[in-house]
Amino acid sequence: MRIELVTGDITAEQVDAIVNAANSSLLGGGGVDGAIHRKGGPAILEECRALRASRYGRGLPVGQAVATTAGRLCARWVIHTVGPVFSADEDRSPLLRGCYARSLAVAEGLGARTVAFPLISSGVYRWPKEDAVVQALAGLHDEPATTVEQVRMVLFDADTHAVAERVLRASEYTR
Ligand code: AR6
Repeated sequence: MRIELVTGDITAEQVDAIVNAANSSLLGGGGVDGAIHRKGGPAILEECRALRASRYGRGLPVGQAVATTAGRLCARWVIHTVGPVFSADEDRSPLLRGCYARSLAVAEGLGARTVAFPLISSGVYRWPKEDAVVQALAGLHDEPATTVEQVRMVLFDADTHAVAERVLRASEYTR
């Protein structure tokens, strides 16, 4: 599995699956979530509502992942995952790593070969960007996916891309 870092808007990605940094309600929000629903159209929200009416009556738990259609996006699926809100008092990093591992497992179950991830929890949920990248890489390597050939980490701006590049180079993981 190759990990590539790219800069830009995740909704422009042409991949099998796009991961959404959602919240437990699955009913939309700001940031990546808002952009995905805006560009993907109402079919995504419709499936999210159906999930809330069935398997996830209480919402999608933090650290878990579930797939829906990608609507009008250039992808087959959106995989919704819920990152933890950053806390200075409590180590929630296993939950953040779980988002990557579980999303990859869902992608694997779908037979996806290319998957685009945002830097989960690093926006509204305030996770420090550098550590968010550390947790992303660790989480991705926790899941030995076989069908997924390429993971594209989509960083929203050049500064975040530079941070991610530095972390990736310093890490034990090769590209
Ligand atoms: N493409 C790629 N990255 C983006 C995009 C985009 N279109 N837009 C923002 N980012 P966030 P979170 C970056 O806030 O922290 C929502 O309201 C952003 O700069 O989207 O997990 C949900 O409904 C940041 O680095 O997700 C939840 O309530 C990263 O993506 C809550 O926010 C994640 O930022 C989730 O917060």
